[in-house]
Amino acid sequence: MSVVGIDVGYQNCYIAVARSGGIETIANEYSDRCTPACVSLTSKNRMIGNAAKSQITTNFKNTVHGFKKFHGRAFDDPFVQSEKPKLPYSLHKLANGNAGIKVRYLDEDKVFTFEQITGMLLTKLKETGSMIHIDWYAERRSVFDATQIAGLNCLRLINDTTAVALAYGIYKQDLPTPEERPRNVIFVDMGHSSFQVSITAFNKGKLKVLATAFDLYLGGRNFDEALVDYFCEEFKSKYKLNVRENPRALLRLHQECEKLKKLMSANSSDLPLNIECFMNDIDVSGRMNRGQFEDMCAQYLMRVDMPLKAVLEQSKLSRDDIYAVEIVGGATRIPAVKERIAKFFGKDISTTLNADEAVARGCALQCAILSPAFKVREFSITDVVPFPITLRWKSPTEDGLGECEVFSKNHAAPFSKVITFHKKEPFSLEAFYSSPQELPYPDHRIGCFSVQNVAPQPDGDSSKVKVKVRVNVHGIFSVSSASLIEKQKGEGEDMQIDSEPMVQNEGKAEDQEGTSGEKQDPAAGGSKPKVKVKSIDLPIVANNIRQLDCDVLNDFVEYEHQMIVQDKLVKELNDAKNAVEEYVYDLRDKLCGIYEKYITEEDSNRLTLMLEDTENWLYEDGEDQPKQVYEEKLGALKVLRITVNININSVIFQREHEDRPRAFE
Ligand code: ATP
Ligand code: K
Ligand code: MG
Repeated sequence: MSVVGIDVGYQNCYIAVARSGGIETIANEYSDRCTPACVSLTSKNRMIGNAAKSQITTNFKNTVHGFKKFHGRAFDDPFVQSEKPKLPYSLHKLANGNAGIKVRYLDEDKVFTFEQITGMLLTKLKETGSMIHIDWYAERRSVFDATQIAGLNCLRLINDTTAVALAYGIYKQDLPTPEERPRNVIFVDMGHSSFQVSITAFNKGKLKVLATAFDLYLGGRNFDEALVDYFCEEFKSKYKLNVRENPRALLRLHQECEKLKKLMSANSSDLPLNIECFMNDIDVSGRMNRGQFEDMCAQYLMRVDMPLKAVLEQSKLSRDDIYAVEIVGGATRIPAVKERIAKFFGKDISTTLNADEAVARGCALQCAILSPAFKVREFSITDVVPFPITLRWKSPTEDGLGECEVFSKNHAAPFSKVITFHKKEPFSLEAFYSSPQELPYPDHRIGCFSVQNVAPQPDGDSSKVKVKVRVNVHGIFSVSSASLIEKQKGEGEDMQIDSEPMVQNEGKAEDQEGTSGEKQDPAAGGSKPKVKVKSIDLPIVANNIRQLDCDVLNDFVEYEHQMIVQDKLVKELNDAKNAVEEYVYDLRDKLCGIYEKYITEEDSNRLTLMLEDTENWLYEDGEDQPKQVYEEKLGALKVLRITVNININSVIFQREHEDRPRAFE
């Protein structure tokens, strides 16, 4: 079983695998270590990754890319609405109000959720391994659903910068001891779509994230768009072309602008942009240099400082407390971005980590640590809750309405807490993010959890109900269990959060999602007077606003399987067709080559004619046939070759071509 870390980026995905020798980033079937986050649906099958990327400008309506940020978003979400007009593919409002996509697939109009699209991508990525640990900052519940659709055993969803911190820390031999002052390192990741910063404190054997901040809408694509805007204007005045009206041209311009942006990182002189046959058969050209580009992007460059400032403030550290600033992510290669970060911290920035692969490597390391199959140096990771979470409760008739912030900003995670209520009837807990203004989503609700079967004590008094809430290893909040405790005298308060968190549930124990065996309540004192405390488990009905229904999820899993089968059938069909084509080329080569001496001219002509017929057939009637037809065709060719008197098995031939591979089977 392999243990794999996956970095699913907005644009690029990387996979790293833990081997006994260490962590290795692996290449896909195109010998490329980067797999594009791209899925293309066709009338026959799905193409995913590199194969899909090559469809971006041709099959543009059905090729989905740049979708990571749509996870868990409502169709009416302002972000979705602002992106919609720029997309070459169509968005669709799903029954639950979320955004999905509408494409042509297998010659039918078909709507997919983004969990399904990411599920497809993961199906592709997982071809390399079975245990996966994914990094992602987007809506976690939705992403977690995607891992389920792809049938992954997701060990942990982790923040980009936390994965990077692990990749940085685990190999460091000179970290301060636990008693010494920690080493504080800033990690900065600017990818294609978002910008994330964290401050992490390292001691030997552990890391603790102190603070995180982000601009989830700042990344390389903003810089591309600035260039696209500029050239659209220029081509309008210079060539009278309305590029925005032509999706294919616009997509090509995007690709060329991204190339130009990368060139400008290495070169400060004037650079050309040329696209042949761009629109209406017109060749277009333009120029740009780094200085101009930086002026154009001033608004984005200015935004770099804000998250940097925010992490410093949150962590209450000063610039002098910072040991190093490490940058990763493709867009940190833009010189102006780098300069801005260096200037802010008044320090040279370090690039000791692989800018593209660090996240995936960190993920693989985390997996290896979590997996019993690997011996890895112990390294404990304490992440943070990025958005504070509040719980509000009410019951149908009792007054006891109240609320409480259960997880503050930057609270350590994973973490569990036990909250005690005194209730006579079932009640519900509504969870939501406390500061909507910080949230990248307009909907700040998390879900509603109804605690059932609550009844008064025999004497009519309220029952004591203990509710466990937690943020699990994936950073996902839930009300995980509830139990009714037999009444104990002398307690009158309405609600209390046990000050003692379930420390034993931090870290590893937490990865056993939903274990019912761990209901042992620490507040009840473990071995203390057990006789008096009888605890009865209470069912919880969860309505997780941000998570797919079980039935829906099962349907998606089933459909993903069907699509995998379909893709396999198409692949087998293509292989059968290719086999005919290859046989034709191979035999033709041999007829003018090694067989020439052993075949009569007449027979050779007969065969050549047959090969020509077959080739023509492949491009005409034979273009689109069932697999069986190709197999029969190949069989017929082989029979024909045998009936023609090529004396291949003759002694002479064998002697002369002894060490050649067998020509025919
Ligand atoms: P995200 O982290 O936002 O989900 P991602 O992980 O897919 O996105 P990366 O692979 O880290 O993103 O970075 C891709 C971005 O980096 C693209 O915008 C790309 O154009 C940009 N980039 C890559 N190399 C360079 C370069 N040499 N100069 C400027 N930009 C670059
Ligand atoms: K990436
Ligand atoms: Mg990234």
